[in-house]
Amino acid sequence: MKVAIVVMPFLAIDRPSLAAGLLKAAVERRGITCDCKYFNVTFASMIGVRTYTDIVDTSLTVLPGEWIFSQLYYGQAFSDWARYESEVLRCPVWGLDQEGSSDSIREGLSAAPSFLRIVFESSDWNQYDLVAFTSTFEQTMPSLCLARMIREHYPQVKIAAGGANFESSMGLAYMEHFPFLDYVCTGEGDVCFPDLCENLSRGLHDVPSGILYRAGDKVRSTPTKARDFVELDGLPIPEFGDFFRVFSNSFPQCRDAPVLVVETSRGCWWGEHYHCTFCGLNGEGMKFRQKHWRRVVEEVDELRSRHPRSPLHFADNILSLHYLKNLIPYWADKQDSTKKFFEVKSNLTHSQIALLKRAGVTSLQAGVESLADDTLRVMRKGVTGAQNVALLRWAAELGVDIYWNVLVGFPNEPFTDYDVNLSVMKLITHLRPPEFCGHIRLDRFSPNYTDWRSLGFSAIRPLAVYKHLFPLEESELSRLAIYFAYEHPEFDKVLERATPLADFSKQWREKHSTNESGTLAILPNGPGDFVLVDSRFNFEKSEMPLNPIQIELLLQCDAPAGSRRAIQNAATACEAAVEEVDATFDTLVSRGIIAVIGKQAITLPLLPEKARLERATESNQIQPTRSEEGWPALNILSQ
Ligand code: B12
Ligand code: SF4
Repeated sequence: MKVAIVVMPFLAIDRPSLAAGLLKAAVERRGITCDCKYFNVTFASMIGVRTYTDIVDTSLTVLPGEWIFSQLYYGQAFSDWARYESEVLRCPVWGLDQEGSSDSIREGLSAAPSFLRIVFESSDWNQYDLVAFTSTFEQTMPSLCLARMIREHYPQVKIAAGGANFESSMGLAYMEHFPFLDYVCTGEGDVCFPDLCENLSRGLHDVPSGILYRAGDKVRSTPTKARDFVELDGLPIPEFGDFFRVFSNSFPQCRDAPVLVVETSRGCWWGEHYHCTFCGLNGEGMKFRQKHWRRVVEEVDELRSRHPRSPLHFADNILSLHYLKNLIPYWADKQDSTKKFFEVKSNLTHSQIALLKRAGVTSLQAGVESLADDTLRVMRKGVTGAQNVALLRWAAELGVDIYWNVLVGFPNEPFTDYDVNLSVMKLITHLRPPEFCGHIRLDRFSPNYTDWRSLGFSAIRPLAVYKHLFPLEESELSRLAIYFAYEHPEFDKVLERATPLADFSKQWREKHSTNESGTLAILPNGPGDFVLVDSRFNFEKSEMPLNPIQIELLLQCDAPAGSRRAIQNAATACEAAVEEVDATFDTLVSRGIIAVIGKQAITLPLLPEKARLERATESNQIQPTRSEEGWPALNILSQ
């Protein structure tokens, strides 16, 4: 028995596929030989990394990678460049906002036929009993093209597919429309896939539950009692050797080592209780499960011994809070310097970010999504705008890169929040800008998709691009699609009001990319003395020595605080009249040094640790502002 797992374009080439690595290791545990074929790397080396990455980075609302290979699969009967360009790429709502990627898409299109021929001819497919395709993002049409070729030439080779693009009911639709697919896995493949391989190797016809198969012209599945989630500590350590080999052969001159993908958990502990309305990240697997932290340590050590130069990218949707008590302190104590990336909920505290930094975490993707409280409530994010600003500033102070987005377009979001977002964004241009700022996509599995009517959408339909991928009716496209267009009563207004936000964040990104966005920081200026330096690109440059009341107020609002309490505390600490502190507070707000968002005030300049330390030693009789103002740190589940 010999198995091939195929990774087609357009998976990014800076990292191996976690799915392929896990499934290969699981199959090999059963004594079955398994090769992983990273044809995404082959295509990138054919068309050049820049062109390839351009296509990968193009918005998924136009699915250029799928379209290129759909052109090869179906020909130009129902779509061609002119129609795709005018109906999809130039669509004012879901199309491209920059011209650049069009050229790359056309280059990809012209190279795709020879690519397919090369990858088909480069392997002896006859040696495999089963060829399995994994598909996330835009790998489905490329996979279907190659799978069809293999079936035509080697009809005895079984073909399987799985991955996020086949999850749940989508898998059944693909089985029905693509008859050469013998098996489709509609969820986690960690157990059912090696079981299937083992059964095939023994000549057994049983197909484990979780995998669709054919019986005559019917698609069948083996019934299961309830959905079983795999035990994560029982998973093998993923096998990435095939990827690292092909990567170094294809790009010997590349100085940066590829990223190692590590999974410590699945599901989301927040979403189990308050599913953020736009989020389809977890598919049908919201239940939060995590590996024991010692298992994570062992896995990381083993992977690092195999691939020593690689930074670590954790694939989790959300960092487990338990790891802040065991795994992260363990790495921090060891001063583990391998660069690490995590996705986090945005209500981390300053000390938690400092701990992450000491543990080698150099970048975070945070679930910020908005800087305005009411919209955050509509999304069920469980954080406030001020908390989000605090997180962005603390990350900047500690030198942690933080990636975040601003999303708008939720029915029932107050339009005044567009002004709140814009005004706060204009105050924090010394921080990292959002990667994306615009209207939401509507993704399968999100509450916006499953509960679209009750959440205020008046219609949803598959994005227009799907009509350019498959010659099918809309009802069938709805079964295959992941991304949907939507209507709601005020969508026109959304598009109009979102434009200034998108324009400003673009300007901010441009300034940031050329290091011209400026700073807003408090710098020590002798013992007990501090000066405020403001060079934000959209403010007049200034330097201002700070008096003790100003410093105290900035420290009081280091974490989100109620304005009243902060003023009261600062007056007590400085033995000053409340009226005087009140006036100082107003001046700091009017100069864009403290922001008041909803009911919370938050300091904006980067604070030196020295200021916090000096204050900590000076005063311990001040009321803490955080807990009393409902600052949810680790207790968010109780909200
Ligand atoms: C890590 C991650 C990222 C990383 C790395 C992505 C990468 N290049 O690898 C970053 C942060 C860069 C990222 C970015 C984005 N991501 Co992302 N991301 C993930 C995440 C959280 C984990 C992926 C992962 O490694 N999972 C673990 C592996 C083991 O799971 P798996 O691939 O599903 O494989 C299992 C099964 O599917 C099955 N299986 C898989 N293949 C096969 C094959 C066979 C034959 C069989 C039998 C079984 C099988 O078995 C595997 C083991 O159980 C997923 C969500 C999720 N929880 O999976 C989203 C997800 C992949 N991302 C998604 C999206 C949309 C994005 C973004 C557009 C941002 C966004 N959220 O809008 C960008 C686009 C990036 C791009 N174009 O490259 C979507 C993709 C949807 C889709 N169907 O393709 C996902 C699925 C989330 C979702 N449901 O919306 N992402
Ligand atoms: S957006 Fe993040 S926190 Fe919200 S449900 Fe999804 S994974 Fe969980």
